[in-house]
Amino acid sequence: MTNPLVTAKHIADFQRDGAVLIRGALSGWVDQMVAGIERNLASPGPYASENGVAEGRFFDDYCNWQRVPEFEDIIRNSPAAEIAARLMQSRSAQIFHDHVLVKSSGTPTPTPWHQDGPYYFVEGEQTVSMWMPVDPVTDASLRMIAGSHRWNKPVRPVSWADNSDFYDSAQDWIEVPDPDADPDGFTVLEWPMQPGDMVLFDYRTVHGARGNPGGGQRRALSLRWLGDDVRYVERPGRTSPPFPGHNMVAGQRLREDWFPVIWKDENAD
Ligand SMILES: O=C(O)CCC(=O)C(=O)O
Repeated sequence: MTNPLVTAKHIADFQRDGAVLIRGALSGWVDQMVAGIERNLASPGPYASENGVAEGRFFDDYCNWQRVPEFEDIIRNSPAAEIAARLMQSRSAQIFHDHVLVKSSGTPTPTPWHQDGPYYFVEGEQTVSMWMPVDPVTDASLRMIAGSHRWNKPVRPVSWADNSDFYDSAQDWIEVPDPDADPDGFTVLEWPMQPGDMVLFDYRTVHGARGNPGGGQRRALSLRWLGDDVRYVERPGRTSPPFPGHNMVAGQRLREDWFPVIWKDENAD
């Protein structure tokens, strides 16, 4: 049985491009998302950041789902985990973390082009980030470079606050691309979206977003999922998120008491 929300075309597009849009996938859960984001904004966690914006506000925060009941409900009880597993073609979906990203109206600051993977202590072929705006978005939607999940080296990770190198040690990175300066060199995928829609992308897919110059705030919840083949890897410094005291070693699956498996294919042998 497949989940009717995830079609063979979604899977093929995701494999080819590293990103796909599924319309209306969580349309019954928008009020929960809004309530969770507002609770998170009113009570930021230890990792909340304002990202050095000169005008307006670009707030982000992560790893709050265990203390934000609306997020826990979405993670455990909505179709999100099954959608993630089906799209990754994985027999299970394990939650990595939640992430809230809010740009107030009049925030010109773009989200820098980046891959999530190099900031994380995980690697694998079966990963997916699920980006879900709770406000209608056009220009301030997520933008993804098609096919970048297959690039042969990772893109240099930088600090969002000041663009400095995220890790101290040298590594053979691809420099952060600028698709707007070279429109013939890259295919950028971006879609106008309504609350309930989701964009799903591989942790290796390069993505970013424009600022939000006007017309209301742009609030988004993102859920990060891990599939069967994902393992813990060492990075040359503190990762983002850091998960201090995790005690995992290279090659392990992530510990399930911190990163529970939310959905499993009961028909898989
Ligand atoms: O919402 C944004 O501006 C960026 C989102 C993002 O980078 C992510 O979800 O990984």
